[in-house]
Amino acid sequence: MPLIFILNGPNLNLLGKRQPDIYGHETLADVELACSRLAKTLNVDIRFHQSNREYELIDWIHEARESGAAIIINAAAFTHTSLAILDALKAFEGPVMEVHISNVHQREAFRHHSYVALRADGVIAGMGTEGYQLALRRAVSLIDNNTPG
Ligand code: CA2
Repeated sequence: MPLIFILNGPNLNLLGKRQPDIYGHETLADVELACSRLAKTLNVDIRFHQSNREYELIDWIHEARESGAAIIINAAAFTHTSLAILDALKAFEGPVMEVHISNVHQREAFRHHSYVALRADGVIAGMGTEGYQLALRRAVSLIDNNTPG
């Protein structure tokens, strides 16, 4: 079965515990459970990770080069700052989906630029935590159609 990496960046471990007005009430564990359930119906495996450390996200992207068919990434604040994450994603050959829970384009100007978007095959923002499931469906259809990234 194809393996899809779902990677989450800094502070997303606080999901559902702070700022529900922006990020909703679901925790990251809830998101993982919903993605695992959907993955079963789509016949894919997932690895779901979160880290507050840039290098750990980069190491998981490198791991995906060996065993991953697609990457879904919410790099959180690193989205707007990390050339290193962009470089790692550029070394990955499969589909990359960028997810943001909030509508970053409706927020501060510094959230409007994304390094991840320079490599992503698709971007989902402002769909709440449901965005992860939408991204998972899209990643699977890109894998199935073998659409170039
Ligand atoms: O909307 C998103 O998913 C973001 O990637 C979330 C990042 C933010 O820096 C991006 O601009 C947009 C922040 C993640 C922090 O998550 C928290 C969740 C609950 C409470 C506090 C932080």
